[in-house]
Amino acid sequence: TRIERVELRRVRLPLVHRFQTSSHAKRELEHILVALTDTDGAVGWGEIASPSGPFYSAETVESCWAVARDHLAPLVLRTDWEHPADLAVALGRVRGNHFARAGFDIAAWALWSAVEGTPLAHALGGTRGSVEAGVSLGIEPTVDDLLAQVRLRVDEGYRRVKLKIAPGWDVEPVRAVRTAHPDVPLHVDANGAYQDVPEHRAVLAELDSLGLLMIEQPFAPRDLVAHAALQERISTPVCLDESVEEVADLVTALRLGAVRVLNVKVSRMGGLTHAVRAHDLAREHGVPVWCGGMHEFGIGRAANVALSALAGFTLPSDVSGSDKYYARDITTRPIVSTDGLVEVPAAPGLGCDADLTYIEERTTGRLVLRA
Ligand code: OSB
Ligand code: MG
Repeated sequence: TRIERVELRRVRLPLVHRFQTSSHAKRELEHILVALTDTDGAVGWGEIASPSGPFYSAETVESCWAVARDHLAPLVLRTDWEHPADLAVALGRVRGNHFARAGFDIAAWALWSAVEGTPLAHALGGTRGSVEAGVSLGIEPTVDDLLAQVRLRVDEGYRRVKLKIAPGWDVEPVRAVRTAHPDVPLHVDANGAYQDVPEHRAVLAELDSLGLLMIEQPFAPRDLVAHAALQERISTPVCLDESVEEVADLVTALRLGAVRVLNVKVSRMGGLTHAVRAHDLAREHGVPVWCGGMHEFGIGRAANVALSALAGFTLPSDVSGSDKYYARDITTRPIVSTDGLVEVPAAPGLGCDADLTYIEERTTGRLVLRA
């Protein structure tokens, strides 16, 4: 395959509900869509779902835009490839910048699977016809606001509820949700907001008694040793997110005993190619995985659904319906969750089309590069 045209678009969508994590709050998101056109005129879409600020990882929308424009697009325009994994090798010449790389890798998989006439999920090795959806709930102003959100999502049928926590918003809200919903599969995500100090160890020990599915990323990304030490003290599985950007990070975490569950994020791993490899390695080690989200628009969300069709994704993924985040999505077929299940498309490629009219309406910046 030879790509002769790369289009980058910054697209802004308002969130239907404000989302707050341990590090920041957001009401609106700007992602970058990547459209690759091959020499036969076939088009594949990808999404760069980086947050605007460098609080989840070091990347920002600005850094992604610059790296995509100055490095990734030129690389793609001069590389011949037969399979998306070959293009991923070429993209790997750029260090880090995983969100930016993921946008191009997703677009290559979308294009390739569409041309092959295969649903993306099958192309990746997925076998499920539908995937289990969970929701991720941000930090709310009050415990009552949080309980209302949980009630709404449980009633909608979501199979698992994840709560964002931070020092000062942990044991009390989590215990309140656990008391109101004794049987709901529940987990917490700290986005690295805790430290391996006595005060925080006490909080984590209390959370350990609340029957959680897992505690996600309690400590800073590089502190794998602290995660391993925590896992020795508690019985709730420790899940890693930010710590695993490379398959090699997973190798280290497995060796240390720092990861009993893995959140596989397409963006964080630098694309579907590496996400599949992380899944494969985790599966070999008996570590269950689920697909995390970055509030993706419809393109990135479709990639997440396709990935979640792989056999190792045995826990519900953050593949909520588009409607949880956006009043209108940028694809012609939004992702829908019914009774906590999202159908895996059987159509070739991503299984949905970009809604060009709405994308145009929401575009804040556009750039076309040609071979
Ligand atoms: O840690 O999973 C996270 C959103 C922004 C930054 C980090 C995270 C999240 C989410 C989003 O939890 C979940 C989703 O997309 O449904
Ligand atoms: Mg997380």
